[in-house]
Amino acid sequence: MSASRAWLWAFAALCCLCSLIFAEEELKSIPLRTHSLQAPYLDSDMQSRWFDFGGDTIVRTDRYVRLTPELTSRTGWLFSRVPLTATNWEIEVEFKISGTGTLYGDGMAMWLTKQRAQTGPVFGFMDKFEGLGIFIDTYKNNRPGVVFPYIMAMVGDGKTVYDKENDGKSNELAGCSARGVRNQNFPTKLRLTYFQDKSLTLDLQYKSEDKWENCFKLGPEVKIPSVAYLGFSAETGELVDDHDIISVETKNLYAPTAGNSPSDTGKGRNWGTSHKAKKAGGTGGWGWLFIKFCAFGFFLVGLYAGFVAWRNYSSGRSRF
Ligand SMILES: [Ca+2]
Repeated sequence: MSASRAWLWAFAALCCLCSLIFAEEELKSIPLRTHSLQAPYLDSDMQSRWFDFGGDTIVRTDRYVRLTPELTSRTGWLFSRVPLTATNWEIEVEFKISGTGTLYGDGMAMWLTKQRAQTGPVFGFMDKFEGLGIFIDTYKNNRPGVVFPYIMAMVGDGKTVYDKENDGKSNELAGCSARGVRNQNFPTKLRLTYFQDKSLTLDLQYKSEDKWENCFKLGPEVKIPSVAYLGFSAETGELVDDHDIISVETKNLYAPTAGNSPSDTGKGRNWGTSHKAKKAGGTGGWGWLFIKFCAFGFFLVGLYAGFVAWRNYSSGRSRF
């Protein structure tokens, strides 16, 4: 073997190792059955194993979970039975807001809160909640200059009151206008992605089919309670609309090498132990990257030592 060929082999090995290292950084996802819902929504006992319904919510097993019908003064909710405890997750929701009126309201909300399954004045759910609310507000009470329907995020601390008169203006963390989200003739969707202590992103699909558009991306300042129930609610007053949930698909996101194997997360009941185990593991993020780079360094040194040994051996042999 010539020296140039040896270097070629070394280079090939290097490429393999690099691709391995960077492939490991990719995120994997696991569906979370406990926080997903699709037709027919109910089992043979006319119950849902993982979700509760209440208020005026009705289920049509072949089509939707209807949080409110197109009738005045209705409120309905749908809430997970167990909390979502995954550290990083993605929730994709197909929903439908529709009606016959030229004036319509009031809208619907998605929740990740410590509280669950209550009726109240904030899009059908309780006020002074703790956790995240995403509001799809279809009726403008008082927000001059803002195009409605308007979608916004609020994090409640258990004390703050939702500013209903002004469509949550004083509570807003981020938001976007979503004209056309109502009465659309293809499935409308939202996708909420959360990386604990990193980001919260809301993407929407309502302008054209299969095209996602970003509504907002917030940084690490957004803290969602580590034990939060996933819920949906809606409300009508004098103005009305059908507010339907068609499907919910929740995924646990994890980096395979970061120590959060699927068994670590996702199961509501053992969240305490899994949380501790992950902290104790300490293999996530920069630390793990550092270890990998060290290993890579050792690999290079080994490769060089091997090459030197091989060169000495072959030059020694060529003397005889
Ligand atoms: Ca409103």
